[in-house]
Amino acid sequence: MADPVHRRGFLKRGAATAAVISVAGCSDPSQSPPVRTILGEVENLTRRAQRLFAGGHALAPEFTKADIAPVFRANGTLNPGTNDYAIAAAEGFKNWRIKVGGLVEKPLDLGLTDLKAFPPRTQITRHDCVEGWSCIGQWTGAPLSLILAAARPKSTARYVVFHCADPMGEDGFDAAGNLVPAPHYYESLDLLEATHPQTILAYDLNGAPLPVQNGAPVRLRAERQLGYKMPKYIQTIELMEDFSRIGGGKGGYWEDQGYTWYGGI
Ligand SMILES: Nc1nc2c(c(=O)[nH]1)N[C@H]1C(S)=C(S)[C@@H](COP(=O)(O)O)O[C@H]1N2
Ligand SMILES: [Mo]
Repeated sequence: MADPVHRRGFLKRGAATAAVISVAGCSDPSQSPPVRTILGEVENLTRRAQRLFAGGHALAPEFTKADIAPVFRANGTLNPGTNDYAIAAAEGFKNWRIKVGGLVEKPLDLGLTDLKAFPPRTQITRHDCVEGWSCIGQWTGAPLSLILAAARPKSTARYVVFHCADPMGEDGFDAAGNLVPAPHYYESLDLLEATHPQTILAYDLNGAPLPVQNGAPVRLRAERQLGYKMPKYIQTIELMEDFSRIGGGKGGYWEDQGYTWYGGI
């Protein structure tokens, strides 16, 4: 286990929490803050409450084989639809690589065989989508904590950002005529959530390789989080101090459209 990672995470979060409390404690109700600020405070409160009362690494409920849905519902991108992805799928993903880099001592370049060499974890869990549906499935994958331990995050690393193979929408042009490529799906977790025991890079669903619609060949499972926090079609994992320069700066594709960064359930 990456103990130094946990400790550092706790220290940093302790400082961040103290800052939030003092800001909230000093706020003057007669100076009504903008709605965004209020929403931000509610989000912080949810995160603090979950971590205080449920514990930093409390487990999400796990279910039995009898609870597994016959077909796991799919949502969002059902196939990345790029040439590269079509080729990778036709090859059975034998050349798929996941690069781990950014603020790490030891960058990694993992094939599926490398990923499967980590002691796997299997969990039967319920997926909750913010759109109002749930589905129970069995996921097998490599614990992200072990991968991070192998990559050895630097002391400045606070977030784990996942970059995916699926473009969201079409390429376009800006007013000056410059090509603006469609953004790719991306997401981020802090180190506490990233090193949670049920946070895995999943390659099997219900005992078989992930179907394309559920994120083949590798997708994240972070079982205390809403569906949009679990990126499919993962290509790159980047350790960062902050994610403000990625995408729209809010830490994820859906966060950039207004969802909260903390998607705890
Ligand atoms: N790369 C990528 N990951 C993604 C999405 C997506 O569109 N692209 N959709 C998210 C949402 S909103 C949900 S609910 C889940 C859906 O996972 P599923 O298709 O296996 O049900 O994936 C999440 N991860
Ligand atoms: Mo979702």
